[in-house]
Amino acid sequence: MTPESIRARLHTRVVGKRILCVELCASTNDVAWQAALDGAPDGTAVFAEEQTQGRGRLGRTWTSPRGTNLLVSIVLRPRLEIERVPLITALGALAVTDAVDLPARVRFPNDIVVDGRKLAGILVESRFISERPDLFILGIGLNVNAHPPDLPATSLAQEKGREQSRTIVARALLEAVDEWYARLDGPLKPWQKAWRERSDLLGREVRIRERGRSTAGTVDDMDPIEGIVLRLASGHVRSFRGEHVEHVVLR
Ligand code: BT5
Repeated sequence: MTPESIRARLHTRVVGKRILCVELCASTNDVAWQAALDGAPDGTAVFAEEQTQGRGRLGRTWTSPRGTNLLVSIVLRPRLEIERVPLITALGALAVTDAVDLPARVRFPNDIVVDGRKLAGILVESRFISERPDLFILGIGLNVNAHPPDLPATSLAQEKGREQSRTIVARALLEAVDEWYARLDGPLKPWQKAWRERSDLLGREVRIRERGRSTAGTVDDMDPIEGIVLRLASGHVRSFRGEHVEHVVLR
């Protein structure tokens, strides 16, 4: 993959106006942070063929066989109300579901699954200046042609039965990120609607692990800002925001 091949026929306003492709790095999020601190413009996208320290949330790792998938981090510099910060993760997740042309669903907080198998993961990192968010790195790992064989995961190639062009998927992904990015300060209705429609969890019995504690219940609602709204056995309703949730498992 090259910046030129991705940019050819790319239709975006902001995202991917500048693209970097590296062979090898520790994490594309690190490369994007460095680029951002060096002044990279809003929407700069960094792709890598291979990561030596790809990261997930909460100290977990992201693994991806070299040269087979999309590992990308996007520099975002929105003017964003602090309450809307969770929308950045939602943006990445919704964009993946738009880009892949499969019945992909969002497993809160940051997994994209097909029939329960993980296709992609989102990792957002941010910088705040005096309580205002001013810089985000949106990292996306998307299994295009391979997935780690030791995990219950899937890839686009596996779902579609043949190898996929990473360049075409990369372009679709940048275009989808660009579209949701443009809606960031608009009405919440379209976010809420898409979030509910594409949720893998709505109405299901789950167990949520948060800060070492486990809570069971039925998922009453999914909200891109409030998180997961759980009805407990006691009848009480409690919501859990994404940032503290270790994982959600089906019961
Ligand atoms: C995530 O974390 O799912 C966020 C992953 C974000 C990765 C991208 S790649 C580009 C950018 N640069 C980075 O360094 N990171 C981002 P989490 O929800 O914590 O899930 C991590 C877990 O997913 C691991 O513990 C594994 O169980 C599983 N996993 C690892 N690699 C996978 C893969 N390729 N496909 C499916 N599952 C995987």
